[in-house]
Amino acid sequence: MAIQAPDVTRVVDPDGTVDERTDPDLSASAVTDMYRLQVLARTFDEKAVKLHRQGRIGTYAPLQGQEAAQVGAAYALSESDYCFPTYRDHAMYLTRGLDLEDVLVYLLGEGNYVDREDPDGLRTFPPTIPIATQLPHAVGTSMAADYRGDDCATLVSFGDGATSEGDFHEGMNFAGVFESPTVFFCQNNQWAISVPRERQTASATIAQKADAYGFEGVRVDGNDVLAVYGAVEDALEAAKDGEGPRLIEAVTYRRGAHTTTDDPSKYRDDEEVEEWRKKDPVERTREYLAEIHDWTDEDERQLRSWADDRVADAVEGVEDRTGLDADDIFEHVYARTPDSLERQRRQVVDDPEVER
Ligand SMILES: Cc1ncc(C[n+]2csc(CCOP(=O)(O)OP(=O)(O)O)c2C)c(N)n1
Repeated sequence: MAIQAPDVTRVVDPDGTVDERTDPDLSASAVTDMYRLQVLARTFDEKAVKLHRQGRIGTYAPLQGQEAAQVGAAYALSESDYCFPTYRDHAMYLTRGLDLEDVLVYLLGEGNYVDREDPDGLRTFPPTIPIATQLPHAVGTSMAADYRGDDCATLVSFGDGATSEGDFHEGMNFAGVFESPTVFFCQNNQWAISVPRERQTASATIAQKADAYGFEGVRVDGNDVLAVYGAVEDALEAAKDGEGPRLIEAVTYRRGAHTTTDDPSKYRDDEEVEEWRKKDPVERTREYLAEIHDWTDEDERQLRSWADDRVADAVEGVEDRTGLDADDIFEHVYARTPDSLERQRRQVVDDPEVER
């Protein structure tokens, strides 16, 4: 069955035409900043795939194609808001102020993006690997902030595949009933590993799922950084004004593999990838900047060279890190490690076969 999806909100067309009605009319420096973050994220992403191929980092989830969705959403957050990214949201972490080195350290298997004490006050949580488990956590966080009377909202990011999990429905239901200040941000990148969007749900859109929980769902062009920014900013403002949660479906595309251990040519064809390449989010922001803010080729050259240098420096900065000790696997799960796990930890420490 072909799914008829209603139109999405958009500011810049793939051909570069700007819609003045939806343009949030941001300053040149704000749009340039969002463009800078997208270019940095893409440069980093290309490098990370190579580092994995060279055996220098662990499994990596590429973000190419989703730069605008991730940067636009995180850019709309204020410092006091909470953010729950996914394992693919490296650009969201960068936009929240995490250093490239910290992202790399996580991919080396050492550290976890954000220290649990959050010394830098990023209010940004580590990614969870079990799909959708971050949704109830995020709703709980926003309810707690609401009870305390804090002026903040929580954004939780997830993919289209997460909408089939019980945790998605539990989180959405709680948020609706308790009118929590939560923004559910779904990056519908058309695939959940090899499961296409039309096999994920029979609903015409993901946004419409919000109806069932008593709040609003909106669709936005996820390859349009300004449209994403506008939709998330609106939702955050409404949440902070006591209007409760909102679901945003950012329609986008995962251009790379699911992770560096996946081969997408087994389940999708090149034409589809090519169609989405024409809607490239990074190029689209550049067109906007050129059209509205006189972005020049020289500006572009300087930005690209800055991004290359930043990524090279970050890789060099973590080069001599050795990774975790084998028994560190027992950390960070329980406040007090149960006796059974303590015994296993001692076995690992005493085992001469375990590489340390
Ligand atoms: C509870 C759970 N079930 C299955 C998996 C295996 N798994 C890892 S990623 C993934 C697909 C997720 O797709 P989506 O939510 O659309 O996010 P995307 O990876 O496309 O960003 C699955 C099924 C998992 N990590 N957790």
